[in-house]
Amino acid sequence: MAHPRTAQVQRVTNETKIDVSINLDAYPGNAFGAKQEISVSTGIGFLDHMFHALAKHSGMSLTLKCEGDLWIDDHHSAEDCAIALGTAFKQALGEVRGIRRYGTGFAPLDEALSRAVIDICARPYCFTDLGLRREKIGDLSTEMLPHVFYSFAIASGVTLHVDVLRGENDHHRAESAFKALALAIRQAIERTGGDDIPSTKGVL
Ligand SMILES: [Mn+2]
Repeated sequence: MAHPRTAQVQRVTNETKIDVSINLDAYPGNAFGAKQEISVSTGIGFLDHMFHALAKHSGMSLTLKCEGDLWIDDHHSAEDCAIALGTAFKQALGEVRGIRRYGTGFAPLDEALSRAVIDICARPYCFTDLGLRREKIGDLSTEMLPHVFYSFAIASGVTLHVDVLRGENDHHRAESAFKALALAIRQAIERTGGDDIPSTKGVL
């Protein structure tokens, strides 16, 4: 029987207090019979919507609650939620062994189309090209969206490339990017059934 891939992380600073719990094996038909449960409350509605989509389509259960200094702006809450999520993801995954490691996702949302490529390795890197034009989507500054991907990649230690290939509507562009990442993650963390370290170096 494979080991469960779960983690609980608490991250507290003078700017935010965040609790995350994650289960990477909550996709339909998982070996543990886990039911997918998602509850996201960052204090920023549009970011809740993005993390909810990310969890849903990657097959995770996710509970994320943040109390942040939103009276300043959305920066600390958005950044720290992504860091806490990345930390929990890395911890739940444990040693990179017996998974596919690479994942690619394409997700459309009406006229928008995004591509995400992930390498679960020990080389944190993030490239994004989202081409967002609005200043804000709901209460989230659009400049925070590349920063959320970056913060997740650095905290989880993955290499990530996210490109919005086209799209007129910024809500659609952003949401398709998160869904593409979800599909990439889902593929990359899929269990191979073996115990192999997916690297020619023999170490990740
Ligand atoms: Mn939407």
